[in-house]
Amino acid sequence: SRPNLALIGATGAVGTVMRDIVSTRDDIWGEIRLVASPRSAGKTLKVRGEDVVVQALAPEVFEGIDIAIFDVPDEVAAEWVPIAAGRGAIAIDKSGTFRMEPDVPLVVPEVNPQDARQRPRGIISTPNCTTLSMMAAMGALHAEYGLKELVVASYQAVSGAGVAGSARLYDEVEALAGDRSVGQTAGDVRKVLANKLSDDSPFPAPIAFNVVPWAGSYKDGGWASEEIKLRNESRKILGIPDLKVSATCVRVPVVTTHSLAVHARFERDITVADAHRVLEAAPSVVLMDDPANGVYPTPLDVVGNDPTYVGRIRQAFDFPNTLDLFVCGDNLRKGAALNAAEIAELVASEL
Ligand code: 2RA
Repeated sequence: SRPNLALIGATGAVGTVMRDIVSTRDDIWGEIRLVASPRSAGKTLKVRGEDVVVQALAPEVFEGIDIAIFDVPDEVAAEWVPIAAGRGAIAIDKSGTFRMEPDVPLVVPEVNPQDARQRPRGIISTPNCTTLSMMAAMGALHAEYGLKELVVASYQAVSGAGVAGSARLYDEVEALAGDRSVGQTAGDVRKVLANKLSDDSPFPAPIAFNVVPWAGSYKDGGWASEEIKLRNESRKILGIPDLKVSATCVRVPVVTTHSLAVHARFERDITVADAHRVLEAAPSVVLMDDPANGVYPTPLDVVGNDPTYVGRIRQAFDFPNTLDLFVCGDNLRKGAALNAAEIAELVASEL
């Protein structure tokens, strides 16, 4: 019989994309159960064209479920993912809670599908959206040329911070629209926003007309949690424990689709033509690299699409075996819901 799927966190930014994804991909599922916090329970939402009533998170919602995909805050995952696994569901978790635990695989199906089979706790983690935005492309290049070092700058979309992140950008743009004097004096935008909007932004500075060099929580040494995740998760997924990684994560006024500028050093000599050949052959990567004709990916051209888009591939002048490139990936699709759905399909195919 067909496996039953539960989506936990079905009403959030990722949950909304998740419902769309399971409704439009090959339908391999028996029941699809929607679960959310008690606040959202009782709502009716569409999945596969049918109305489904959202259930409140409780141990009973895992009854008869084969696979449960979680997109909930870290502390909710810490409590409920083991409950789901304890009740016999395979839990696919999008939170940061279990990703680095040695007995929990961290899976990107194009890169390390075999790791999904080793899941002694019944838990599989899916990476942070910033890591995921580049993993399909970097995994393909690593497989042939051996990755040694990554230096990354991210340009992260506001929907990475959930529905509240997108709402804040729209509100700020609306509050500033039409005033052609703003953005010309230090602090002027902050003043306009303080008069017009609440001060509970998910971002530590204005995000409209700005870039904010901070994403996530504070970590020792002045690192942001997103930068640490990018390092640790890349190492684990690629299976290179000593990969050198340094990142600076920046929030930009883009609704959805994270971009990354990547400086990647390989073990072997690699040319732009080599990279084109590898990336053209990679099934979930789209090469958009013809800068002489203005062809390179931007978030507005990528949002809503599944693949990882790569362009601006250059051979670094002053660094051996090194490429510089620009990657865009929809942070809600491959960055979150799609990768989880692909893991679920992989696991379901082997049940
Ligand atoms: C962000 N990567 O973009 C995070 C979401 N987990 O805020």
